[in-house]
Amino acid sequence: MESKLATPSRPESIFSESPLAADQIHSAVTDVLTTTQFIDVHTHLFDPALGKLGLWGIDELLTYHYLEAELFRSSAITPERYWSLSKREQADAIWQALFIENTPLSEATRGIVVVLAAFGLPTDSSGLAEARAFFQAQPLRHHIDTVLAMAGLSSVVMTNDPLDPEEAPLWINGFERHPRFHAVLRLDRILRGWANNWELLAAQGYAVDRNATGKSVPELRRFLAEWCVRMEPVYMAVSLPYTFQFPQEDLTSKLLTEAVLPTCRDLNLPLSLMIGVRYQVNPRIRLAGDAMGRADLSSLENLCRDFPENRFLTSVLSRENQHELCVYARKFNNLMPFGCWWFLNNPSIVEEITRERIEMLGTSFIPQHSDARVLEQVLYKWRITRSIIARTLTNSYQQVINDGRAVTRKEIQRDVERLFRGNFETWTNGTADKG
Ligand code: RAT
Ligand code: ZN
Repeated sequence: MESKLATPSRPESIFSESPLAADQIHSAVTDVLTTTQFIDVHTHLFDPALGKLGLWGIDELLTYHYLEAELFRSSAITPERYWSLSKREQADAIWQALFIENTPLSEATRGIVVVLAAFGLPTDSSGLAEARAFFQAQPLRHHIDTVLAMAGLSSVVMTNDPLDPEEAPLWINGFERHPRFHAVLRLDRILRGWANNWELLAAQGYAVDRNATGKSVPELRRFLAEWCVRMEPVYMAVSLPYTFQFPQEDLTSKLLTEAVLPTCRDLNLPLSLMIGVRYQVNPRIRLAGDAMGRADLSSLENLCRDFPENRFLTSVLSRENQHELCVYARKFNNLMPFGCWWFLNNPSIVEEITRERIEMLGTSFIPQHSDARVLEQVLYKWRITRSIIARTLTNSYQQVINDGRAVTRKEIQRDVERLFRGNFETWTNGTADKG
């Protein structure tokens, strides 16, 4: 719609260049999004020095749990039969069911097509031989650089579990860190499963007990502090169920209040809360068997209000919780909404959530993370995100022009940098991408 107002006024601030016309906005936004390097603030990727923890290549891409969930809807194979197959056979079964016998229309299947096409590999072949040969031929470190460059990422943030029996010894032995992989100290086993996991802390030499009594709290603080020295995390993180309540008479509240939050304050680290999972509604399909539920975000209100010296990066899984999350972010500047997580990472929902966040928070949030588990997933997840954000931002800038305010390319650049880098860098004290 044409503006009925006089020529938009231009603020005298940082920009001296000509304002963009409304019809130039889309290409300027697209160009800025394409040329700006993002930080991927939450993934399940691993520093190559962590060896086989890091997943990559066509068989891992096809056996992603998002696709496994879809396999059981389009194939008669039982989960038990599927789990008895080798990784390669599982990948073949998914390719057959979702890419040959059906058209890859869903978000997760489209992702495979985008990745194959990005490397010039066949997207409609009857088998995977060519794709397998291509990935097997890639030297990993070189491949990582290529993939991150193609995805427009300066760095990725990992998820690191200090109680994982495979991962922990690698950190304890030490390794040379890759400058583009930042660590995160993940607390799920501590905050959600203390009764099953306290012995793992004890085995690492900390004097803790099953009920977190006695020296347990100071010992947990010592554990967290020592692991922070070892990992240099950019934040600590936990995923929480939709039933999460805080404060409550339980171990999660106690350990959060007495150990995790004080350590975050001492070390000036944010805590990431990912709230809304209904764990294992269908254990037969394993990792694909988690669902979601609407959470009571008054717990978040209590945390943000009662711990003003803590910073909370927060993502909520239920679509119904998104508006409340924005309202809380308007009340508490120690709350940073981030990402459209898991079941929300679909174009229609990302567009809706991002628009809502811009309307309520301007550029004071982090629009997206990839949650990639397999390296090459960053290619499709960020490609799709960039195209949706381009539409959403274009729309917002065109409205601003229509309202009577000029917009310049430098300003778009500033906003995109804040959304996809600056907000995270500020919250992590500039420790991300310090190299
Ligand atoms: O999106 C996912 O892959 C989930 O399975 C979870 O890993 C979730 O992202 C999490 O970090 O807990
Ligand atoms: Zn995740």
